[in-house]
Amino acid sequence: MDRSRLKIVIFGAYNAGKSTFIRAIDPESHHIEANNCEISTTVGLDFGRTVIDNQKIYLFGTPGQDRFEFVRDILSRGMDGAIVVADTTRELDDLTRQICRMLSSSGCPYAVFLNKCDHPESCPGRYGAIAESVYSPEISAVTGTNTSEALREFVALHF
Ligand SMILES: Nc1nc2c(ncn2[C@@H]2O[C@H](COP(=O)(O)OP(=O)(O)OP(=O)(O)O)[C@@H](O)[C@H]2O)c(=O)[nH]1
Ligand SMILES: [Mg+2]
Repeated sequence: MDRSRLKIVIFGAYNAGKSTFIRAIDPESHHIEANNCEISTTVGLDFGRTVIDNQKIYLFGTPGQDRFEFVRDILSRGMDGAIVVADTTRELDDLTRQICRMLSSSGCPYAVFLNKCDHPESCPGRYGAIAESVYSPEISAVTGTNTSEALREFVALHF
């Protein structure tokens, strides 16, 4: 594997904060979104980049809606690692559980980033079942708290 360039794919349920996380890491990131009533949702992909200790990191954000499974499949090809963004204001959902199962059986290095920890209804313990066995930092993508540090630690642990 060429460790000077890493492709990291960001997974997670609809509205978990994947696009916000990529924007926190790279303010110049690109996003393909559609307006769904008042809120915007990713229909294609997010793309952001950063550099950590001379390693170029390419972040590809996937859409969270079930109907975009084919986009998740395409974006997953050739990934070096994956980050599952979990919305700690919500209960653990089937998509997040299924993605963790898929990543675990594929042997791909992955982490579960426990997002929205700034929110009064945040309860990271909801994700114990999928977060226990992997690196699972608490972050807030919207305030930026612990986002860069968590990504750096994930890269240091696996690459
Ligand atoms: N309080 C709080 N809100 C957040 C955080 N991260 C994201 N949000 C909010 O959650 C909503 C969804 O964020 P997105 O980043 O669009 O979520 P997504 O996972 O990319 O959504 P899809 O691409 O549609 O699946 C937005 O209103 C964000 O402002 C966070 O850390 N804390
Ligand atoms: Mg998105």
